[in-house]
Amino acid sequence: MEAAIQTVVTTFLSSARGKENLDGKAFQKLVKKQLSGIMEDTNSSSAVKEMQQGLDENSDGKVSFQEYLTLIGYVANSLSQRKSGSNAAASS
Ligand SMILES: [Ca+2]
Repeated sequence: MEAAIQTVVTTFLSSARGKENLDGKAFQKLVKKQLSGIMEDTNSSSAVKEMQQGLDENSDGKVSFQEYLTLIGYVANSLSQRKSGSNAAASS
């Protein structure tokens, strides 16, 4: 559990390369490299771009740590639904 949280944090920090946000390119790379086994459409640049726009709450074109956590939460949620075979929380 702690190792997983460490990974979530260090993955963001190393992808952001010292900046506070991930730009579009860094986000594409992160999703394609780190989430291709758990998410669909990670090889589609336009799908990843759409995902980024959906996460971008303050519409600055970049992904903040908080916005990145929204993605992690979303991925974790869909994984738990797949594992439990439940789709109760699928709609929103
Ligand atoms: Ca943003």
